[in-house]
Amino acid sequence: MALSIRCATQTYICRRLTHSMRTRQQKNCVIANTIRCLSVVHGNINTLAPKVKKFVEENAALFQPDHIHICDGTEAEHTQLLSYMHKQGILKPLTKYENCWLSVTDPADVARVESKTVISTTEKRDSVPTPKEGVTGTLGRWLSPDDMEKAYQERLPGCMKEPVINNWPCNPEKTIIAHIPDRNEILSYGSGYGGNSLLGKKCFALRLGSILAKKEGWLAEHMLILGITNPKGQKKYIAAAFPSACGKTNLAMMNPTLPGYKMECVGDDIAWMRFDDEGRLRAINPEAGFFGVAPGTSMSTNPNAMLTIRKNTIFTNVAETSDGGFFWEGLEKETPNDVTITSWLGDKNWKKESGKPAAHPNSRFCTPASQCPIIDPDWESPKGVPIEAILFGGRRPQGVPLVYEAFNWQHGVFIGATMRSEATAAAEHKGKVVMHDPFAMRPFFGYNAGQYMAHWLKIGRTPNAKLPKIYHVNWFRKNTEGKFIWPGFGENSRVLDWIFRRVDGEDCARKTPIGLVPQNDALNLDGLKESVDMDELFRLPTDFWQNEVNEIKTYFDNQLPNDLPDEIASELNALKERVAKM
Ligand code: GTP
Ligand code: SPV
Ligand code: MN
Repeated sequence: MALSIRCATQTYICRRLTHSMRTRQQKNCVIANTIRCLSVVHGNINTLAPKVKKFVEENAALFQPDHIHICDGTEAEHTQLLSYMHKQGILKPLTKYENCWLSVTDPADVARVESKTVISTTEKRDSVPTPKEGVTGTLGRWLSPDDMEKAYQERLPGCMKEPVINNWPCNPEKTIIAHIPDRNEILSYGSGYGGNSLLGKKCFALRLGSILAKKEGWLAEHMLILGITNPKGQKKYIAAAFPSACGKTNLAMMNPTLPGYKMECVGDDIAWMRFDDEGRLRAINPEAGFFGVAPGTSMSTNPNAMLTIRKNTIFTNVAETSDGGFFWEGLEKETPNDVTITSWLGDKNWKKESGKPAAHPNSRFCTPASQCPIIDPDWESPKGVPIEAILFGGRRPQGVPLVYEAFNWQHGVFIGATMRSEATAAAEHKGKVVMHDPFAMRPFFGYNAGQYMAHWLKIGRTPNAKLPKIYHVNWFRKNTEGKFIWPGFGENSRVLDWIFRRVDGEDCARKTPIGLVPQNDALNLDGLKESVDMDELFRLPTDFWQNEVNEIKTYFDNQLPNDLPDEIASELNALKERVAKM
């Protein structure tokens, strides 16, 4: 196995894929050997900054890689690494497209593992809120520095000596995704799956990023960034936080059904935001590509994603067609009839009747953002784009209307703090249980979630700030037959149109106990093909909202008895009073 080092803003990241440890004796002998003969197969170790060079030398001695590759980021290197992985059997080409590859992971390594993701700080409370006595905390996991050291010792010595097993490097039993903020360090061991191993993504841009953001007065968020141009040619940008597999990529690339609208994508997963000198909240997307959910993606739901992934894309755990193409649930109508399908688990003549999915529900594509046909001209602007609305949302099968607007920033922060959503295949949770997911950040908080809420409240007090309006959206409400009431996808442009007009100051909202909703007929439904039960879509059942208030209260009492900001507690009381009068 090779040790590769790359540099991401201020942080030196080392992926440590590993299998077993050596005995101490063996280890010492191996360290001595490695120091004598470091085999650098690419790049020159002496050109590295002294600190980096030391890091490489020390860790090479510890991990025992066969050789060292110092990344230069060139196309030639990219091609070389692909062909290396092809030879190893980790990747195979999807010959129907240009430079597209399929990787099939070990079936035990298919999603993020929240249960094995930890933050290590001296003070536990810096990392996680203190739950009520007898209650297990669900807002992150903390590891003491001593236990962190033990975790290192148990995993790292000699870890790169072992061969790749099953064509896939992983060790699910010993997996750990650890963050040590004091050292700006990430240790990712035992998983090759996306969010566990693409360290610049959730580990750095969200977990360590949120810590930097708190220190420096900005926001690092699990949000898409979208440019919206209305039929008059006016343009606004929005950011939206939905939990994993709840629609960010789809909204970020949407094909609007409302005539005259144009959407442009800045990012689909992460936003870094801060106020500029004029008080506008500016957002950048810190990523170069999209790591998107494959199932459900098709020319009818997300044509822009389909056009993006036709070349230079790596697919993980999708199914393969006999003509060298990809397949997943949702592509039935777009796949030739005369091909056979090999499922992600290797069933060579997969049939729908098997009752098993062809592609893993969390199968994904990893593709360059620059290939997206609607990529925004400013998507790489270092200044960022000005955000005028922030959306929170999730999968709420019941009770939660299509859209509502917060009364003000503090109420908006409360809406973010009380987000809930059905679990999805993006992490290891089983079933469709509705989970709390504050700000869509539950798996990604780099520090105490209560302090995180306080940080959002503080951001709202920034002098001269033009605060974005805040919304909650729900594309996933179901009727009594269990069917989605709202068609979603491109039709969500109707909701964005209402938000756009609200941001422009149009008087088209009415007050309800939970927030402001569109006045009758204010949502533009012209040309909507399906008939939608709008009354059901916006109904606010009293018993549902009373229960929601109680549920939130219990959650806060259990999870944040000492860490919840007073403002959030008083917003909950205010909601309770309004709901009592429903
Ligand atoms: P992560 O990459 O995990 O952060 O997910 P994401 O938030 O980007 O979710 P994504 O857009 O990939 O959507 C996940 C799933 O939700 C896909 O199967 C989509 O087809 C489905 N989906 C997205 N938008 C809608 C919608 O408006 N309505 C319905 N019914 N499904 C949607
Ligand atoms: C998510 O789960 O929110 C993702 C995919 O964006 S991963 O990078 O695996 O975290
Ligand atoms: Mn995500």
